[in-house]
Amino acid sequence: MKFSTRAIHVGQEADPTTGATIVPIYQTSTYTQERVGEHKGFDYSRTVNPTRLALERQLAALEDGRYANAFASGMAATSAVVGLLSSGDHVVAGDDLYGGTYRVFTHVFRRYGIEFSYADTSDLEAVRAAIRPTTKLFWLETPTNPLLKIADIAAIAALRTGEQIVVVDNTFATPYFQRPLALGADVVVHSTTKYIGGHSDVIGGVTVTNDAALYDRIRFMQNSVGAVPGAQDAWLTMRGAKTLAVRMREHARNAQVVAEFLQGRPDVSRVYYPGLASHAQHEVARRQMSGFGGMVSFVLDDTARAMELAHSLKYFSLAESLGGVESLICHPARMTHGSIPTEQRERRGISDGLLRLSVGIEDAADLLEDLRTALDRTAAPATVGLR
Ligand code: P1T
Repeated sequence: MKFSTRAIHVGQEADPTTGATIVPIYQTSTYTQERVGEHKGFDYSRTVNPTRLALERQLAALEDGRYANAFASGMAATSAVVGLLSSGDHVVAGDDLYGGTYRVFTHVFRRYGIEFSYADTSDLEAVRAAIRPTTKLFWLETPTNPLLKIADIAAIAALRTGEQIVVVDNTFATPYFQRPLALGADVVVHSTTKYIGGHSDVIGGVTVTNDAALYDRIRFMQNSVGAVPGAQDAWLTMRGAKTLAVRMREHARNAQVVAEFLQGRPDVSRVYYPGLASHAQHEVARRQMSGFGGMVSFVLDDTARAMELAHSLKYFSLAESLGGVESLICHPARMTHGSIPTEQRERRGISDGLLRLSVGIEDAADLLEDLRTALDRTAAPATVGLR
């Protein structure tokens, strides 16, 4: 079964009790048992819920995985995976990560004695150098948030030994463009809040794996800690995921046009988009992705102008998050990555002039016009004259 067909059909069988074509929202916390321990496979909704199960089957299929666990948010999914570790274990993590991921590593898990080293995961040697005898887990985002760096998943997976786990946060690429499990990763994590849900109306997360033992351990965390999505949220996410393929094609097409437009502006000093030939890891991206996604970051040297531009656009709302059908702009240093100390953030390239676009699926001509007008309006007169 091909990707779009899986998105629409896996886990989506007609409801066995009523024939409802669309999986119902099983808004129930519990299930009536015939006798003690005798039931239809459902006993309590933190443990298992038919709507959530349908979502889990659908998302596992999209990642070419056997097992998925749905969570109440991307952070809950991340925490369930890192929660598999014990005090004294070490994690090699990317040095460009969603700010909330960095925050939970640094301010929650480090207190439990788990150690983290941050390495540039686009540099295999830097990853290798960060490994310690106690390393148990590699945490990669690729493309990274917000600098869109690319990690070579297969090359990093080849570094792992013994029981080490390679985790890829595949939120930016989505399974439509990148399948980390096929490249050697052990676990895929998503914030389904983003492209998978696709409409900026629900928070959620998921883990996917092919490893039955890892699945059991993550499922144990899911049930024990209990950060599960409610049936309504699972249902909304599942509905969104059915159209992932068509949306991603449009996101990527628009993002390429926007990135090329920004690259052609002399008043934009840097553009980050893996689909540009000028991107430092463009070749790796071409090899491991079938498209480059909808996220574009760029730098204006004048930071006051960057701030002004962020709220001067008509179609790009100034907002955190990404991956919905509507375009968004964000100022990472002050918004999504504000929890990273200033000095570290600047060292990693998240300057005050950096802006991040989540390019939506509006008409590309309208998006370009919006960007052009705002850039011209905020430019110093001498810069406008340069074009
Ligand atoms: O927001 P939540 O569903 O908990 O997902 C967290 C998360 C995990 N991984 C990545 C790569 C993410 O980008 C996020 C959330 N990111 C934003 C809210 C943002 O604006 O970047």
